Amino acid sequence: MRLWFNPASPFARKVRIVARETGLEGRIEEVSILVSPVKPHGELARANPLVKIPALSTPDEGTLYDSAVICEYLDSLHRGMPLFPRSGSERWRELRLHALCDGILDAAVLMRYEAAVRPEALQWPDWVAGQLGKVRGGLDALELECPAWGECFAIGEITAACVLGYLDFRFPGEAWRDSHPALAKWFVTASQRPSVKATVPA
Ligand SMILES: N[C@@H](CCC(=O)N[C@@H](CS)C(=O)NCC(=O)O)C(=O)O
Repeated sequence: MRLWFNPASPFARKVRIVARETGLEGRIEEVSILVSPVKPHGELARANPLVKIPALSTPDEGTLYDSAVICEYLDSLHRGMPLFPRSGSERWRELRLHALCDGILDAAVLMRYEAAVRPEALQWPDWVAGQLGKVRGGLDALELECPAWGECFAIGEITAACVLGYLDFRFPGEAWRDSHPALAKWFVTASQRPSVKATVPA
């Protein structure tokens, strides 16, 4: 299988952590590419009409996107503990947490594009403030619920690790640890996992 990714992408990191947590990384060729919403990447465009990473070419299901679909596909290929619980309230808890963390990432990536891609004259501070409100509201929710996560490291917690790693990487001034001590403590432990260590954004 071939994974188009970039080491800076938090959505691609989620897939790379899942590949490692499921023992599938040896079956995946990781191809690092640069993407931009205003300069479509030719090879990626042929694989994913949305021209976004991550995208995964598979032997049986064509090219899959987006990160949630790829992660669930990889989870179907191994026999260990499912990262997407199959049923019951555990499943809905993980899917909701996954959606919350993906929403934080969507807002954070949009903020990044606003600063790094959009011409300065077109930037709109109120819009950035709106996205930052989603990031901070999401972090406040994670702070309240993370004490209940325990040892669990399924799709929701994996995506939470990607959120915190991305904020450290792109928004170090946000200093999220100061106002989210429980989350900071959780992230110290999560960061020790080999899958998380091997995929630190660069
Ligand atoms: N919902 C998508 C989001 C993917 C995404 O936004 N990827 C960014 C990089 S972090 C990208 O490819 N941006 C290029 C673009 O927007 O054209 C997923 O979960 O895979």
